[in-house]
Amino acid sequence: MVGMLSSRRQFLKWSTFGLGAGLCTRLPAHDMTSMPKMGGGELCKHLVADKNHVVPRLLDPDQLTPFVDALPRAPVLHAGEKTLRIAMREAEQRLHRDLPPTRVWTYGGSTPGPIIEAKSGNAARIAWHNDLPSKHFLPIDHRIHGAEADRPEVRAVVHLHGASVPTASDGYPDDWYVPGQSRLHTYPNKQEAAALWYHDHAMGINRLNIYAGMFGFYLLRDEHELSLGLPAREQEIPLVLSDRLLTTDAQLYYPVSGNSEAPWVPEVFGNAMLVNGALLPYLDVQPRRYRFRVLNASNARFFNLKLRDGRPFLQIGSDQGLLASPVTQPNLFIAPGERVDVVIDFASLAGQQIELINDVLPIMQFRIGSGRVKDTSAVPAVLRDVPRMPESAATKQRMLTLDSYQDCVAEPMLMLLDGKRWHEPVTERPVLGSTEIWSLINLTDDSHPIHLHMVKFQILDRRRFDQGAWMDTKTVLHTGPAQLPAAGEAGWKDVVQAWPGMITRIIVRFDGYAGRYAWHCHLLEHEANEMMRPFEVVPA
Ligand SMILES: [Cu+2]
Repeated sequence: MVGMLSSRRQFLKWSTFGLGAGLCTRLPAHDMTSMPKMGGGELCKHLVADKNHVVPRLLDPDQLTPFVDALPRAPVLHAGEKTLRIAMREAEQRLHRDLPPTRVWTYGGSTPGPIIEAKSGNAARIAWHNDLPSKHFLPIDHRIHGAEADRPEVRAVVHLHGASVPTASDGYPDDWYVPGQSRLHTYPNKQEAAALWYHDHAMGINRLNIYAGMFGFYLLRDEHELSLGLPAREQEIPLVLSDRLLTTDAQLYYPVSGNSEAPWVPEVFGNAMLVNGALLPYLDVQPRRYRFRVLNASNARFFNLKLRDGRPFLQIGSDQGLLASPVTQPNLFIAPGERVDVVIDFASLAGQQIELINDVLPIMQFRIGSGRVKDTSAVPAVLRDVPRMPESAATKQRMLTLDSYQDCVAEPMLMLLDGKRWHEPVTERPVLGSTEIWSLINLTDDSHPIHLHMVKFQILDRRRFDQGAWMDTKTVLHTGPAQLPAAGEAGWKDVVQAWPGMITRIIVRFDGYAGRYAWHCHLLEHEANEMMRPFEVVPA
């Protein structure tokens, strides 16, 4: 059962991409005149599969017995006075009882990597050591910027997503290093409690490194959050979601175009949904409240989580920490890169089992113990103060397009932010401490989760607009009312879902540090080719 889980695209592009098409004439994606020049070739060059290209036999997870493995919990490392040393290395990990071990790339020997616990106000130092093999085991596309054939095959750099950090520790995509080398990153942690996460960000190949397993949680705590009495310790469970394609012998398959010279594909969807690196695990819980820290670490899949019996979640937080107050949510629609913090109360379900599902398919099972348990946890009606940022605070507005360029059979082949590639001069130069409104003008058919490094922001609104009017005269003609963010995304964010056909506006205060950072689509195949741009915070 594959391909029905994304509400963005209802089919798997990878299965047919590039097969059987020949050379043909150009067709516009959305705006021929604004198409960028391709280095040394014309834009429309549809990929044709190599004659001997073979897709390996893939595992059907439906054939596996579900809920036979306990949900894994990554080891916890406390960041504090001592420098943590974490090695990136290859490992083997069993994803399901009845499967052989899978080759993965990890931080510290497991995927997800260790949960790093840090405290607001206490700086953390982590030495990230690249101990990976010298050859990559997933298909590098040497036509992708930054992954040219003269670059080392295996490169890595760690980005701490959602962290306010000086640029030297941010994990800028060009700051990669090779096996045998280390980097010491300092994380000031001068920000409120939030579920941050770390992952690879090496230019041109991070979609492969992350697919191989290189990601993990970084839970930042603060006194205020600890004072609320939310479910904690054994009742606080990280759930890291990622989808993968597995071969029949349980090895990772990263889909390719079929053309070995240009294997990039526009998106990747797996049919094996992993939770904390396990396929269809179960979790024994007591009949009481639990707090789940959910992260979508997939390359491209949006998750639409529900409980099988229709019972709602109580959402208490999003990317950058707690909401103002809890929100009852029948489902959780989570883009790659986003985090959702929820409480489920199992008190009335003693002795029962309940599945967590994605649309209709199972992800994992909760097994609720029988008997009664005293639950002293609480979910206060007021979680924290989240003052809305007034538009009047902004001193600059930027209109930034999200662009997709298609080849002659309407397959995406290039995505850009504001029509520009990564290496072009920096055009977004906000002043440190200033507030700006960024209007993300989505000219594509996709929803793009847009992430800004180093800062947090609020979503102002989303609004339909006339794409033709924009393309003709660069004027905004609204064709619908402004839609305010839903309650679950009205807190502090660092990823925003920019929906197709709409202008999505965010308001950002560029607090933190001067220096160069990245903003990009968190669909990792888009980011690689080349939906990522630098921005530079300049001193006031
Ligand atoms: Cu995108």
